[in-house]
Amino acid sequence: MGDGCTGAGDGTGARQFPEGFAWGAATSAYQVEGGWTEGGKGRSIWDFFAHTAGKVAGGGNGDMADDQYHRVGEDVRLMADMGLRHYRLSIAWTRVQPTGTGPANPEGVAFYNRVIDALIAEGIEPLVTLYHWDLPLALQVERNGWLGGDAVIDAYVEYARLCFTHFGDRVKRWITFNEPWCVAVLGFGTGEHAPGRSRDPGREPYLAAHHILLAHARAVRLYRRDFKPFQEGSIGITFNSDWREPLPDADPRRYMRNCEAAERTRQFFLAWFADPVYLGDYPELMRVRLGDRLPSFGAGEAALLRGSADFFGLNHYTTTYVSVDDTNSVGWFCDQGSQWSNDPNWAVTDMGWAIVPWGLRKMVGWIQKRYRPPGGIIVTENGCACKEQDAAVAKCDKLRVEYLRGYISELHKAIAEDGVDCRGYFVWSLLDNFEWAFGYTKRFGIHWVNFDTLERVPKESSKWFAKVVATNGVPADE
Ligand code: PNW
Repeated sequence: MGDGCTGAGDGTGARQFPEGFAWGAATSAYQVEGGWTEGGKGRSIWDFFAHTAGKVAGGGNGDMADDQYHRVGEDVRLMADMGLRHYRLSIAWTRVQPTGTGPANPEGVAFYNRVIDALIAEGIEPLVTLYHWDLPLALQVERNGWLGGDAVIDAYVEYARLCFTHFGDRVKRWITFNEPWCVAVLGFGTGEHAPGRSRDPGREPYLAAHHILLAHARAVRLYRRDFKPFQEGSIGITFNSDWREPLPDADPRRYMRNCEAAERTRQFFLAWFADPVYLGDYPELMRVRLGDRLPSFGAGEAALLRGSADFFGLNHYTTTYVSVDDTNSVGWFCDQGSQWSNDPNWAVTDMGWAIVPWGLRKMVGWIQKRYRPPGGIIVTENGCACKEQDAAVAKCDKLRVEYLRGYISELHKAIAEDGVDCRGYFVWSLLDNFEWAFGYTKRFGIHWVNFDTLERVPKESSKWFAKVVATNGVPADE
């Protein structure tokens, strides 16, 4: 490699992926853009939250982040150098509509036009998320955010319309929402994420989630009716889900109960959102356990939701064991009646998340079986945080290479041996960036970012991943 790092494989592509498989890298607006007051951008709930003392580790915020607002040309270059053909980014609602309603802000539209055009000029297809958590602050204050029902749903659909109108001639794959679980549970249950609410964790997460699902369905209807016929793109949604494995137990009866608990947590984590989108309603076991704390869909809403995704976006990072637990006090964690744990033999990332590559294979298998999603599954995020105190360490990020090799290899087995229809994989993340409540203390990038100078440096993982892209397969082990 010429930089003191060896062992990136010979790139022979021993395990080939299906032709046309989409390899990419992902980011989100608040985590990389910076330029928080530039170009007429309004404030988002994350601007406000991160500026509130005590919410983010080290007092970090996204004011500058990776400064992609001014360095998008450089970042497109990084991707082009890797041979990447796909980039997942998100649009900051507050650039397009500074207060969440009203006409499009021309400077915001011009910025994303520049981004999209720069990508396309390099042959990189943009996969665009409309909502990656940065709700306009005005909608939080004036319409009660995601608890606000139609008032916020209507605003979201109008925002989506502006994005389809301005960018849909070139953007052919849309994601309505990133990880509604995080928005609902971390934003309204634990309060670790904006808007930082935790006062009614047994109800608010379910209500916020409900409104997000309805907003998704309405945006999809709008796209399919008014834009898809001539723009000919597709639209889906991205869910996050870890794999839940029953905790082994020598007592068969206890093991059975752990199996039930594991399935229950899969449903509370993923089917909570994916069942409405694919099947038109919440999972029955959630309805039974939650009673009137879980809102219900009217017949028209259910019909609107059912089949409202052209592909299944999955963000997957880790696996936990599950055992039965009735001691949690209140909220979503208690409602699912389970306890999570790690096998002490599992290596963990800098997030403390266990590295369990086979969990991805089981996860996509479960999705395939339950939903048979038309348009297939796209892994829209997978990756790991590593401790990297300086660029020299980061350049030899062998743990990340091992993580990616493991997960991508298991994904290959899912496709080749289990018949899972998976059509793309996006590594999180293109760059080290603002990791939400962890600020700049966690590095997920395949490129190192010096947060003082904003210099980008390719890590070993970027070179390794470039080989995956070039060969459409996993380089043979060295
Ligand atoms: C995802 N959890 O967030 C997001 O889509 C990214 O913006 C983020 O940077 C990435 O994963 C890494 O964290 C998650 O607590 C945040 O289970 C928290 C959880 C899962 C995903």
